[in-house]
Amino acid sequence: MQLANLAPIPELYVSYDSAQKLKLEAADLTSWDLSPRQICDLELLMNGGFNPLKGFMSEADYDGCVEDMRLADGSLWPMPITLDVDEAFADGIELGQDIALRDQEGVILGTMTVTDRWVPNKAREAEKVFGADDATHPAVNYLHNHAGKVYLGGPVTGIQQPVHYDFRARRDTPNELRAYFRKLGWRRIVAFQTRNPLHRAHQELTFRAAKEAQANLLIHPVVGMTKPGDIDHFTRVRCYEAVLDQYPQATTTMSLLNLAMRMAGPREAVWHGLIRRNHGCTHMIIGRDHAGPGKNSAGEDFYGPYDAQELFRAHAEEIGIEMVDFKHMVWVQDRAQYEPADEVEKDATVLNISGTELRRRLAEGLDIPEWFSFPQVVSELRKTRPPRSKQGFTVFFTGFSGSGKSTIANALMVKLMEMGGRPVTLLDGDIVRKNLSSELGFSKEHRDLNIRRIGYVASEITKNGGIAICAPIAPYATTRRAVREEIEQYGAFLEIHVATSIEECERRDRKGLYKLAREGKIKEFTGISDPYDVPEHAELVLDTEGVEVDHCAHQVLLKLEQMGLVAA
Ligand code: PPS
Repeated sequence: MQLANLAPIPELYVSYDSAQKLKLEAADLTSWDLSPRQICDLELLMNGGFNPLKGFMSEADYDGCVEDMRLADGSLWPMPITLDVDEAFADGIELGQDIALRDQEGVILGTMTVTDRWVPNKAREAEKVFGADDATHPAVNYLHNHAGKVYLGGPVTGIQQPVHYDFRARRDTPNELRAYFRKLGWRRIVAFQTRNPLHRAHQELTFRAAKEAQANLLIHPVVGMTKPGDIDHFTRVRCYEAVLDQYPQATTTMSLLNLAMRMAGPREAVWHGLIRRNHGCTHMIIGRDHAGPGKNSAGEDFYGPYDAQELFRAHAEEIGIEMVDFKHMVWVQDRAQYEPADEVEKDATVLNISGTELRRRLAEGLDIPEWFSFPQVVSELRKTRPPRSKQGFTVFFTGFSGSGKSTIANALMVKLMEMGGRPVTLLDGDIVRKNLSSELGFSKEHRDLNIRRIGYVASEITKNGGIAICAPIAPYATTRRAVREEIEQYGAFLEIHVATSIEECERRDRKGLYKLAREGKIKEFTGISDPYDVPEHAELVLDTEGVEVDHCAHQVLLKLEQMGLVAA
């Protein structure tokens, strides 16, 4: 029978006195401002959650990890933990140099002695670690579009933990959890990893798993970074607290894990196992499609449904964690109880609500029955996922100067205000250039900055339940895509191409700018002397030639109705 060895594991922190001294000395070091993901990684490096790693990976460790999930010394480690930086920063670093690692407010968390610097082959990393070089995979997208070009590696010295102001009492380092288990005499502990709210089926299956393994249960949700579009962790933790009351007292506890997930399916499962071992667990529940990223660009699953279980099982001994199968539980109506799907008699009436169906019911404000979830959980979810007709969203018009964007945007704003219910903000090209971007010109760099500022403001409005209407030219597809990604975390994004031709815009020449552009008096003029990427995936294309403004605005309203964003 496997019992936990709950002796403390090594951390990378120095003593309090040394940390105070180091902090002062580090003021003179070159500083790297960590990204949110790097902060999560650093926290788990420093507190032993990523034991045996002693810092961000060296090139040899990285190569072994990417190729066959092994560090240079042969130990199992399936996930690259690398410090990606931009070229300019990397160029200024000498090997052997110490750098300060700071959070986004500039607080120093640790130092790193840079022993390695290399330019990784990202396509290879994507293929080997995530299974495909396909940017629909969130970690591959991160790798190519957010991570820096150069990796730095070297041992880390921990000065202090990142500060968390939320749910402090629920956050534990591996050693804190180990001490807690020791104190309670828990020697067999099943971990349940999750990034979703728990419903009744989860409560049943986790409790059943713990009983079968004759173990206690650790609900160990990820609150660092999960899959884009997931329910935020504040809501989830309130939901988990409600579910925790449903377990028999003293059998179960919950702790929050500040992990940045990669959604790497099988490799991620092995990684999660190692992390749980470090946190003192002996067992872990691994389900169908564990840490799955969704569909790839061809509409297929990245991994087979049981790949994660197979890879985990093959390495269970080395991980030091026994795998517990995740039983798919269904509600058997005739007996009014949950039972494992594979044990239910053929003719029994079985009820189930899929994740997609749950989202639909929340989006449309429909009933969610008590057999499916606990009332407190549903009420929390309804607060953060109000029906679509009450959520914030962004309408983003794009098109040439003089195409009619502002006029249609204004008409749409007035129509939405007439309907009422949500605040409406118009971020028209001219208004923004006057108030937010007055120092910017029309170079590519400045246009990108302008659009990103608009995107940021629109994302805040959307997040807080308002309607943002944007109407810049926004000529570059990559920038529009980045804005879409930012906003879609919080609500719907409708790209509307006001597709008036350049000839018609020039013929209208309402501001006389086309004439000046033709004469070369205005440089880099979109459509004349600067490019415009025609949108390929716009939610709506408006043809304005010979069509009333009112009609164009009405088409947008119809689209919004069709998407459930305004009541019909
Ligand atoms: S961008 O590319 O999205 O940042 O442009 P935007 O902020 O929408 O600003 C476009 C308005 O600025 C005027 N203008 C120019 N447009 C394009 N190219 C050049 N070089 C330029 N110089 C000035 C023009 O009047 C645009 O107004 P709209 O409202 O689009 O007609």
